[in-house]
Amino acid sequence: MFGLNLKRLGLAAGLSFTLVAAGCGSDEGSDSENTGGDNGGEDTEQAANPSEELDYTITGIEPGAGVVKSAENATETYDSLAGWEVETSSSGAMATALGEAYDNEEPIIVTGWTPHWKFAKYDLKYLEDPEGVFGEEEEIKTMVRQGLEEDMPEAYQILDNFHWETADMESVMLEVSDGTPAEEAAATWVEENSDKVAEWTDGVGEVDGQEIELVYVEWDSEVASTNVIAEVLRNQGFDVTITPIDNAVMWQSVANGDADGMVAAWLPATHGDLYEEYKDQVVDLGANLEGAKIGLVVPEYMDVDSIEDLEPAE
Ligand code: PBE
Repeated sequence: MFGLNLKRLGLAAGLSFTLVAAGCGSDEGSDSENTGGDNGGEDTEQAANPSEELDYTITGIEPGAGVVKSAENATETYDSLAGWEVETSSSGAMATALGEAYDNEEPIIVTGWTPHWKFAKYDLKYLEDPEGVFGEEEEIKTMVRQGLEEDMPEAYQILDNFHWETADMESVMLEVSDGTPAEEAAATWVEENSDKVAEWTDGVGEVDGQEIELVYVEWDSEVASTNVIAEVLRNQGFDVTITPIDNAVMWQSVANGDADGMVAAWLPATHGDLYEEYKDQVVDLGANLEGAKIGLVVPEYMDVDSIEDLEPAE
């Protein structure tokens, strides 16, 4: 039923783009000349290139995120993105903007990533990135502080064993996006996946209230993974604190030992600069998830497939 409605909306939206391109856009007036010439006013079949309607703006997330830095690099690499801005805010604000645009079938370009619940809720696509600015397939890795293995062998072992699949992470993310508190969604997943969790805790002894602090950034994917591993550690007897912070601070605090660890290192590309900076001061416990990806994401109904299909601001 949803799909049918969208198709109908699609026709209406296509029409309204055309009207805007034909001169109804009253916003400031100044750039309405730029796209009128050769791409669209009189073309009734195709929506106008959405770049102008987007005000040459990519909807970003937290300023410290790797995908935001990559998007900024893209605006310098691609002629088609010359003069574009990456607007930063938060992952939550991005998701709200995406949901609102989607419901109104309006154009939007977000800094996106997989795993993410947005692909389950909406029909979306990654824009092709022929220059490879956003990298290829990524892993999410676990990094802990030096000395953790000696100080807390049980926690070290569990963090080292932690490994799950995209579908696992997405199921927790979906629950949270539907309004379940993250801690509760994580506890449910842990309960329902005792076989997987048993592999992470296999042969590991219980502890009695030992304190451990994990750091993370409030990206939906990391909210899911950090809450799940926190629940597993709690069940093992740990007194777990999880602290949301900025990306660079997350890396720094594991490197200087202020935090015990994190499960949120996106490599090789997304956090490549931070890894280079801190790799000698952190202990790399390897991937906890494979097949991750970042890029520019748009709704399927948008008539662009590649970053090169966009239009420079001037
Ligand atoms: N993300 C989610 C992060 C890593 C995890 C893709 C938003 C980033 O861009 O740094």
